[in-house]
Formats: sequence, structure tokens, C-alpha cells
Amino acid sequence: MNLFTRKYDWCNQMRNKEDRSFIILKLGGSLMTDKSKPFSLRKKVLRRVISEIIQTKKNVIIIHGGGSFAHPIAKKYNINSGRDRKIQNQIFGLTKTHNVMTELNKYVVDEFMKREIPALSIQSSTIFLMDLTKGLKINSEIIKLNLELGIIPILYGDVIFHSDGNFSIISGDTIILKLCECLQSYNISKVIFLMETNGLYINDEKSEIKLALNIKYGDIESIPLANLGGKIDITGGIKIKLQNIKEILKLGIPVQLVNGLKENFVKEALFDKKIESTCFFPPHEKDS
Ligand code: IP8
Repeated sequence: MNLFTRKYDWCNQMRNKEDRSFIILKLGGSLMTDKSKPFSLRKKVLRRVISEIIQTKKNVIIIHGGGSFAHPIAKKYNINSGRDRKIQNQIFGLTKTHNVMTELNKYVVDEFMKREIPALSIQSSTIFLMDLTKGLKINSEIIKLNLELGIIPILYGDVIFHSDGNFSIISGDTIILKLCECLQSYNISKVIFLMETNGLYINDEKSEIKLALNIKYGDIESIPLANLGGKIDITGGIKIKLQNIKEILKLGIPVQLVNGLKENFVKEALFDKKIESTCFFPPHEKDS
């Protein structure tokens, strides 16, 4: 295949040729694993979620989080704060954090492979670099080539190297934002975050906790977030997630938080059917 035939090939290889758009889907770590128990993979949930994704035949890009595989190790060695010589074996901890992510990633990729769906693991730590002068850099060429061949790229939160020799963690959410920025010519129609709740919970006027169904871009800063208690999350939890969502919305891409524990919710969300979930709308859709 040369550069001139590539475009033609892409049209033939994509899973859903009529629909040229892509949906970015994050399998949250808190959905895939029980965050209160180290290395506790919810295999049944993962299997069902992936078969729902496959059934829709939608063109997707998958990202997954670290859950109880990577977060406790990254925390133990304080990887997100960078090099600290006082921490014993920290460099081993860095590689271990990456290694457990590759383990978790293999489960995800295998679920596609078992069903003969072409999916490819892409190591985030090798395509992302934190450039101290230019900011977060990505080599997106490989991802684009995967999409052109009809391969589902599967990326994950990982360790990230910095241009000055330091390191930290890149979360699945940051990866998603960067992909939304650099894949603008691929028409990303929506970002779906699969989690273990129905979406975002807020305190209403009577201080009762309820699910936020629709959130406008302009209202994000003032959301009265309900405190539901947090599990270990070294990449910032819901507040950082909301900042990322805001940036995705600025690109004109809607975002939906969906409960992956509920049967058929993933499928319905991919088909844009109405389900109990939290939807965020880009500024031009509802704010003006
Ligand atoms: O769970 C972080 O990814 P996230 C992954 O998407 C690591 O925040 C390596 C802790």
C-alpha cells in the first residue's frame, strides 16, 4: 500500500463504512476493577461491555484507566510527582506501574481478539512525551494508520517521560483530550466515559443527592458536586475530569458519562439512544 491508495483502502477497511465518524470510549478503571481491592478485574463486566461495543459495529477508539492495577503502585512510588531519590526503588516502581498497565491492557485487547475483531494495543508511554517547552506531544501517525486499516486502537493511562529526563503519569482522560485535538479530521462524534455509576451526582436545592442529566458547558464551573467519597485516584478524580471534559467540549465534541455496569447501556449510548446518564453539551449547542 502506498500513500496514494491509502485513502481508498481506508474506506474499504473501516468497520462501518457508511458512518465515517468515530466515538472515543473510555473504560474507566473503577468500572473494570474494584478500586478497593488491588488487581481485582471485573472480568464478566469487561466481557459484556466489549461484546456490546462489538455488536454495534461502530467505529471506536478505546482508552482505559488504571483502576486497582496501577493506581496503588503509582501511589506507593509517588510516580506522578516525578523523580525522588528518597523513594527506594522508585525507577523500578515506574516500570512496574507501566507493566501492570500492560497486563490490564492485555485482558482488554484479548476480549476483542477472541471475537476476531482487529484491535491493537498502543503503549501510551511510547507515543506521548511531555516536552517542557512545547507541552504534551503525541506521535499520532500510528493511531491514524490503525484507523485507516480498520483496527481498533486501544490505549491506556500510563507513565510518561519528560524531555528533561523526569517522568509522571498520563491519565486516560488526558490521552482522550489529546486524541480529540489531533484527530479532528476524523470526525470524533462523541466521547463516552464508562463508569460504575449513572453519571455525575449533584446536590439539588434541598441538598438532596441526584443525578445531573444535562450539563451545559457554561455551568461546569458551578456544578454543586455531591461528595460520594473517593477511592485511590492519583490522577485527580472528578475535578480534573471536569476540566478535561470542558476542553473536549470546546472542540465541539459532546461528552456522556455512562454506567457500564448496566446491561445494554453501552450499546444504547453508542447508538445515541436515551438512557439515564449525564450528558455534557459543547458551547455552541446549548449555551448560545
Ligand atoms: O486511571 C492512570 O490512568 P487513569 C493510569 O485514566 C496510571 O487516571 C498508570 C496510574
